[in-house]
Amino acid sequence: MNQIFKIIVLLISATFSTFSIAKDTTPVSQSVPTDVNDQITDSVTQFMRIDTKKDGNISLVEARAAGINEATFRKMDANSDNIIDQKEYQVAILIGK
Ligand SMILES: [Ca+2]
Ligand SMILES: [Ca+2]
Repeated sequence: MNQIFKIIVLLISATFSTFSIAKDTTPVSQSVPTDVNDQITDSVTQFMRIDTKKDGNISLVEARAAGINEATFRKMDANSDNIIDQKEYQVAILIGK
């Protein structure tokens, strides 16, 4: 019983350390979620800057004006509707880099 508990604790701590290493190179602390929040805030700011028409999504024209090429635009446009919505943009920023 005690042995099983030890194994579970080991597994959990191993999972957690792997997660933090994969997520970021910063030391394991409360700074990880803060970094993610910062990235989301940055991505919202960037999104609003790129969305010059302020219609809530990024068209290919707007993307090009912001220096995003068509290949990158297509990659970011996860559902291929020829616009990048805020969610797609955030996913691209958080995962795609
Ligand atoms: Ca727009
Ligand atoms: Ca889309």
